[in-house]
Amino acid sequence: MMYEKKKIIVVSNRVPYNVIKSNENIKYKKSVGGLITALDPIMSKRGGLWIGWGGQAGINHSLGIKANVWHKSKDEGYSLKFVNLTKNEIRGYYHGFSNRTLWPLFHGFMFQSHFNNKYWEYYLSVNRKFASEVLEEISGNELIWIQDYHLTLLPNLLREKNKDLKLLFFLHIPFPNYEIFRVLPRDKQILKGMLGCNLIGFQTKTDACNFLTCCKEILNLKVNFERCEVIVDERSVSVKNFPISIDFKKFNNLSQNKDAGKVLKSIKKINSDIKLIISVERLDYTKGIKEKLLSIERFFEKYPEYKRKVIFIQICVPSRTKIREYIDLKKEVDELVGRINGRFAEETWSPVKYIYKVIPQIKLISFYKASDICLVIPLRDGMNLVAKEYVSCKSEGNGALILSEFAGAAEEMKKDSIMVNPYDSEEVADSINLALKMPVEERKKKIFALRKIVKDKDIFNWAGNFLNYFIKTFENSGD
Ligand code: GDG
Repeated sequence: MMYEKKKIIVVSNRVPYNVIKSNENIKYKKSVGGLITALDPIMSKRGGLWIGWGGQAGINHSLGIKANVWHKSKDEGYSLKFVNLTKNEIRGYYHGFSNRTLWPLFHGFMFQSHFNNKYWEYYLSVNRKFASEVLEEISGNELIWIQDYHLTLLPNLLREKNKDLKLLFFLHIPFPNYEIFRVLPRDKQILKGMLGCNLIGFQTKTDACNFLTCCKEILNLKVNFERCEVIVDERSVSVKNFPISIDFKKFNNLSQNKDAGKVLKSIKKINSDIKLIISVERLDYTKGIKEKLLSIERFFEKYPEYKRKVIFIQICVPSRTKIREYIDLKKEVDELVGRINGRFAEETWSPVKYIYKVIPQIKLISFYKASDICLVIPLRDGMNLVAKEYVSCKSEGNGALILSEFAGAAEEMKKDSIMVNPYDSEEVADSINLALKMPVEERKKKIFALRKIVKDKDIFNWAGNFLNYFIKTFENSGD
């Protein structure tokens, strides 16, 4: 493939490793999240440089990483460059504008979006800081692939310095419609920032279309919806959906490893007929964890015959734990789990098993493999990779996916999933009952169809499509 030849520089808020200092030693610990699950296999395979923050304030000073560029071992394919952020920058740019302004607004939680000019100033200055870190690494022929909502200003900041750069952007979260987006003070700056790119990728057609509409209505730019392009300063910017995916083969293979059977064996020891429902996500209000617990409560209320026969397992990864909304959510989820277990539990059975920590990937796969149903019902989600991981771990076809109509994944996976509105606890409770009663042959047919979608459109296919589309449009534009 053509893209194989180009050097890639990925730029994202965080590099995929947390840097931890213990007893003067520096340790690198892989972090968890959708962006990393998707991009790490690509970068590991084809090499390049990944630039981002290391997850702690003052990293290159306090941890003594002077060179700033750390090369991983030879068999792992890419290098990391750390961007140093101060505590105030983290507060304003990361906790503030990125996660208290843009994150809620882009997910449609308009009234939860806090605009504060101090947040904006930090967001701008940190995007400038990233720009100078990137410019130091450029020799001329690289593809610079910027990721996500933390860095929307970066493309244009780079373009202003060098008009010949090849800049790509991918937004991992939804892009809101015009009526929601225009509520944001600095909406114009965000659009202009992103338009510094040659190609902007979104998860779904709707996201791409929302962006094009905003360019037309807010910036008054010439937009061609059919050709998926915007004209800015006589430059053409391509805008297209590229639904992100996972390394299907890796999940499929790991699920056949003997360690992946352990969860099932230990649970079946206690009760051989037990049915398991699994949910996995960062503890985030967009994931609809509270609403889901209410649906689980409704399920046991409406279908008491499943008491002692079904366990709901909720795995939550701690996320953004310093932000008020996330601290409050944690408390509410803890209380709800307590209430439901208190209400329905019996001596040898509790309806909800709640795990609030990062578990090793092989254990996660073991949970996927053991579960009869995967409940992926966010209130809003860019894509949702858990849905794709679950079906990839189901080589025997013994599972069912209940999916929210508001997850980006619905665009590709709705036909063979059980689709629900996550706000409707009655519908979710009935869908669980339906999935549990579904005849084996029908379950298999659906899971195999879903596996085919993820297998045919895996993460390598995604990267190839994205980069080749860029090269094609770039060459056609005569630049
Ligand atoms: C953003 C967008 C979009 C979770 N718990 C554990 C664990 N995980 C892994 C899962 C999965 C990833 O975290 C979560 O990915 P999602 O896609 O579900 O969600 P976000 O983190 O919100 O990602 C999202 C994504 O970017 C990619 O574009 O799909 O819409 O919000 O890979 O497996 N991994 C391990 N232990 C855990 O306990 N090892």
